[in-house]
Amino acid sequence: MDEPCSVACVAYIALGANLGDPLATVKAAIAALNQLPQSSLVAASSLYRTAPMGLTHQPDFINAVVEMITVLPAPTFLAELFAIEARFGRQRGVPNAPRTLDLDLLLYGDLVRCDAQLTLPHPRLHERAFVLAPLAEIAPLLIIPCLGAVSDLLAQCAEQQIERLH
Ligand code: PH2
Ligand code: MG
Ligand code: MG
Repeated sequence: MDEPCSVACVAYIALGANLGDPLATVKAAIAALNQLPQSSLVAASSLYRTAPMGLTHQPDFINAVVEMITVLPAPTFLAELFAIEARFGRQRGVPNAPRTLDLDLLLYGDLVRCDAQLTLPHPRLHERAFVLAPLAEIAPLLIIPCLGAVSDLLAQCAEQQIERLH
């Protein structure tokens, strides 16, 4: 079993949903994240309506990013995210298929890791405005290990259309 952080780690989580009532789901999922053991919600971005990337013939997504602080080890924290996805009816099928709720661990402190269980930073984080815009909203000065400043990464995705909801 992995050791817990001796100090708390700051983790960023991306939320996405495009089945059922995605707006209500993302709001309820943020509330569920706020209830995780040995963890606290620090900040939540606005919600964004975004065109699907990857498989484009599917409904628009609602996306958001939250910042949390946790003493749970990364694999335990990830398991908690999967448990919330399951509670919201997530079924795993074809990659990039429509989903009731997707919770992606983007960053866990400065941890860089790549194995079958978990890749950190999230491997597609730098190419997705639907992740970078809400991330930059709550952490504008963030430097992402191996990838650089969130603001620079977002500028490179400027052609991707996303709509911030009020
Ligand atoms: N998630 C994907 C694939 N494509 N597109 C948008 N707009 N938002 C998502 O959350 C998303 C996606 C795989 O997780
Ligand atoms: Mg995802
Ligand atoms: Mg996922």
